[in-house]
Amino acid sequence: MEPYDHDPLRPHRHDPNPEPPSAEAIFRVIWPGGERIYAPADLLSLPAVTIADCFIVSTGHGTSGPFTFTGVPLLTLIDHLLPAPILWNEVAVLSGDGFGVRLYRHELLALPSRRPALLAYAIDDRPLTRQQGLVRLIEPNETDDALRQVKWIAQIRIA
Ligand SMILES: Nc1nc2c(c(=O)[nH]1)N[C@H]1C(S)=C(S)[C@@H](COP(=O)(O)O)O[C@H]1N2
Ligand SMILES: [Mo]
Repeated sequence: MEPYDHDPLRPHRHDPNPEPPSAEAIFRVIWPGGERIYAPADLLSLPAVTIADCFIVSTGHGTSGPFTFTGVPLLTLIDHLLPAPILWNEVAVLSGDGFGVRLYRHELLALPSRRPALLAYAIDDRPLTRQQGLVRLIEPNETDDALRQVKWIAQIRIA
């Protein structure tokens, strides 16, 4: 990940950045005792869900959508990677442009089962372009500021 001059998990401006930080959509998943690099195509081997009526809601530039996103639930990826005895409490999803969000396990478990937080690789039945955020975190239930809709995931840190 490129270095940047602030903590991506601290509150940041709500101006959406339109420019990907790099061309490649690979990301690194780090958990207690292991790590693995993912390319978007690696997600295709995990169970996918498709969620309609998703909106990107921004205080600054209005709302876009509805979109239908397809991807792998974040909890599915974590369950797949972490052997059952490993306990975890939170996950930070960080982009390559210094944006990011921290989500607690209990928050993810409390989301509606048919609208989970998603590592999205397709939008409206087409592959998500890098410009559109590949691979993008989609939290389909968020209705303010789009701070959980992290484009260009570069790292997922499970703690
Ligand atoms: N990596 C990254 N993701 C981001 C942002 C950003 O600056 N960088 N901005 C957020 C904000 S504030 C908004 S409003 C939306 C904008 O999404 P859009 O570019 O798809 O409209 O992306 C969110 N995700
Ligand atoms: Mo925003």
